[in-house]
This record gives sequence, C-alpha cells and structure tokens, in this order.
Amino acid sequence: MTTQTTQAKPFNRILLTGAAGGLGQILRETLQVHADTVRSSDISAMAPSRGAHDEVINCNLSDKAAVAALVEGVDAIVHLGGISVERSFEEILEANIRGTFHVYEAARLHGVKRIVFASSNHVTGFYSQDEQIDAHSPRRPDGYYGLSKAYGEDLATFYFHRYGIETVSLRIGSSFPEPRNLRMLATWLSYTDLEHLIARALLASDVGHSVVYGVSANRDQWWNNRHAAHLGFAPQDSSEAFRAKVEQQPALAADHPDRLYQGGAFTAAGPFETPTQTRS
Ligand code: NAI
Ligand code: 15L
Repeated sequence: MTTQTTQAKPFNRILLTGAAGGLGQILRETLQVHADTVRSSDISAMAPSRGAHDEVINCNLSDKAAVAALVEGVDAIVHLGGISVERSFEEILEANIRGTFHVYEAARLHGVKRIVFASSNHVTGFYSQDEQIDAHSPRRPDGYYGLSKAYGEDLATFYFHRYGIETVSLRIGSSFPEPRNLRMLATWLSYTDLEHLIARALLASDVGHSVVYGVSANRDQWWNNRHAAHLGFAPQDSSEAFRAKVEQQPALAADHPDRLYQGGAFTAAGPFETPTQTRS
C-alpha cells in the first residue's frame, strides 16, 4: 500500500489586489500554487469564485476600513491594484497613494509579513534609452503615476524598518502577451517570466525591501538587476521572437519620446487640467 502525502503550500492565504486587471487575471490562476486560498480583490467586476479556496471580494483601495477588513486572515499580499497609467494627480492620489498606504496599514494591523508591490519602470522613466541603470540609480519619475510608485517603494522601506514587513518592489517593464512597439522590445516582461518573478518575490528569504526590474532576457537591456541577485530571478524569454513583426510598424520621428526615454510616451502624457479647471 502506498501512502500519499500532500506538500503543504508556503502560504495559507494570499491577497491579490487588482485581480480584474490584465496581470491580475493571469496571477489569480498561478498564485494557487503558493497558497491554500487566493483572495482576489478589485474595484471592478471579477470572474466569480470557483470554490472556498478562490475568494472574491470587491473593494475600493481608497476605503481604509474596507481594506483593513480585506486583509484579515491573510499572510501575504500581491498588490497590483491601482491606476496603471498616467492620470490626473487626484485620481492617482486616491487609488495609488492612499490605496497603497491602506494596504500597508492593514498589513501592519493583521501581522502580514510579506508584500509584493507592483511598482513600475516609470519610477525611473526619465532616463535616456542609451543609459543603463540599476535599482540604486537616483529616481527620475516621469509623471504622477511614476511618483506614486516611488511613494509606494518608500512606504515599503518605512514599513520594513519600522515594522519588519518585507517587500519586493517589482519595477515592471511592459508585461503584455507580446511587445507592442519598438520600445517594448527592451522593456517587455513575458507572462512566464512575470510568474517566475512573483514566485521569487514571495518565496526568497530575507528580502528586507528589495527592488527588482521586471524584464525578460531581451537583447537590449536598460536595467541591471545586480542589486536583486539574492532573489534568484532568472528570466528565460526574450522579445527577439517579436522583433521582425514590431519593426514592420511605421518608423517614429527621432524626437518621439518612445525613442528618447526609457519611460517612452509616459514622459509626455498630460497635463490633465486646463487653466480654467485650476481657477478657484
Ligand atoms: P490594470 O489597469 O489592467 O489593472 C489594475 C487593476 O486595479 C484594475 O483591474 C483596476 O480596476 C484596479 N483598480 C484601480 N483602482 C482601484 C481602486 N481604487 N481600488 C481597487 N482596485 C482598483 O493594470 P495591469 O497591467 O494589470 O498592472 C497591474 C499592476 O502592475 C499595476 O499596479 C500597474 O501599475 C503595474 N504595472 C504593470 C505593468 C504592465 O506592463 N502591465 C508595467 C508596470 C507596472
Ligand atoms: C506601466 O507602468 C503600465 O502600467 C503599463 O500599462 C505599461 O504602459 C508599462 O508601464 C510600460 O512602460 O510599457
């Protein structure tokens, strides 16, 4: 007679914010490997629960009490929720700045010890495409969105030193099924490499607050992950498979931001207020 043993999963319950989004829908599936229960949350509608181990809770991250309740019973958080593009400061303030603060406060209240924070390459978007930088390079946010991600990273540093909550901040490049333009040949992160990165960010020990660029093994590399070697992130995919297709797109003018800056068009997005709107 053979005895079957089931391997315990590393986490009891992982909270996934932003579960209705592009990356959230992917990770809702793959996080099941790491936790008995995945609690998926978003302000928008999500696919219904498929059972007791697949919890679904609508929540606006700007509602502090609701976020505190959301985090109860959770032992790790993958925080993707928020505005994911450049928008007005007021929109970014509610979802990304207040929202991320609420997530960290709730983590403190409920004793959560590990957070994976979806930061962004737009924390350093104003570097030129001919520069190579690393996680210690001074930040050059390229808008309110990039500023909100820089704030999230600072929250992570503070909550580690003050409360011992560990975070891996992922400065994700461009994570889509395939690169959409010439710039993304350098910034692309495949979904397979994203899943591997999330696994390392959840499972690596003694991360303190670590910052890692989320990018595949593309030919042109703007970001050096030398300061994140301890995470063991080893991307396998490359955007080269899509180069010929992308290069068929009409050429951009030499001064187009997508050809100048690492943050591409985000460096020129907005402003979103007209002079009339700012008058009191
Ligand atoms: P997405 O925009 O598809 O998903 C974000 C989700 O957050 C949406 O489902 C939205 O409903 C939700 N959300 C927005 N405001 C909210 C609020 N107040 N309360 C609760 N939920 C709210 O974005 P995507 O592409 O899935 O990205 C996920 C995360 O990764 C985002 O934080 C984004 O900034 C970050 N990221 C993504 C990159 C990419 O290439 N996909 C690159 C760099 C960073
Ligand atoms: C981001 O931070 C955005 O969330 C995503 O939609 C992409 O635009 C990506 O950066 C990028 O830089 O391509």
